[in-house]
Amino acid sequence: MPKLDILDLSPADAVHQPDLLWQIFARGVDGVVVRGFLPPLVMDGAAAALERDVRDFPCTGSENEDLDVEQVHVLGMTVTPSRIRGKVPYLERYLQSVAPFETACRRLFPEGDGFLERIERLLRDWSGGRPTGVFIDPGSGRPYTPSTIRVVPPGCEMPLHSGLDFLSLGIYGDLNAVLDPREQLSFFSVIQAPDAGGELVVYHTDFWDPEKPMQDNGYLDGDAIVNGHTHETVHLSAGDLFVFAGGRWYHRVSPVEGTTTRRTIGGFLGFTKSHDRIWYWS
Ligand SMILES: O=C(O)CCC(=O)C(=O)O
Repeated sequence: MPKLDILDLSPADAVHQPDLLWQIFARGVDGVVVRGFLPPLVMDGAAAALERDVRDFPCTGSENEDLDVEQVHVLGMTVTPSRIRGKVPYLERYLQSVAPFETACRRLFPEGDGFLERIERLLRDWSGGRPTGVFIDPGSGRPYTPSTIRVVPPGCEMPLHSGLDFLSLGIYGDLNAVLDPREQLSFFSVIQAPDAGGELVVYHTDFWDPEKPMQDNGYLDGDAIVNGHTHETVHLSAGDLFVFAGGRWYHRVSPVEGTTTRRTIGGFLGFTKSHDRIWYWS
């Protein structure tokens, strides 16, 4: 039985939700799917361009520096941890990757507005009039990356996590200084859906639940959640956008089946401590 309250909107209806980000933040709803946020044909073009031009992107492997080894990887540099890069990416390298990522990303959408322009507009439409933009590094005045592209090849999966798990990482220091730590939203669009599997599975288990299963070493018992807790699957096709309370709801991407790689593009979003401004990053 679904337990999460997830709106399902057309792009035409989506623009009539002036304070939707706050509604998700404040637990009025858990998330929203916008069906056909970008036309599937536009995403097909982006997927083909990605196959061809993947070397144009700064890239973070998750397991191995050699991207010819099949593994989950991220195009663009992300603030989230990676097994090979360790827990804390170098901020300077991260900031330097932003402009090359944006240039390569805009090339995926050669006609009209692509994902970066559209998501910026939609987040502003949903901001309740709050200033909304990409987080700026307070030390240098340079922007964080507005999004990254997540690539999950056949046979691979994204393990269980929640966005708030990452707040303890060193690179989150500047974000933590300004953001309300109680919630963080996740947003992403599907560029290429897999043949089967590769679904976003959201567990009915909250980061803030004092009863969530823990191991003796003090870390979360993710296996206990995956094997024992109720969950629901969010079905998404190429072009759909999903925005949800991914800061607190534990979620994962199930193993990709078949021969088609799963590709998504997105990031994270938070409200300042006084809730008067919205920042996003990836
Ligand atoms: O891009 C995706 O498909 C996964 C997104 C995700 O796991 C997250 O935003 O935390």
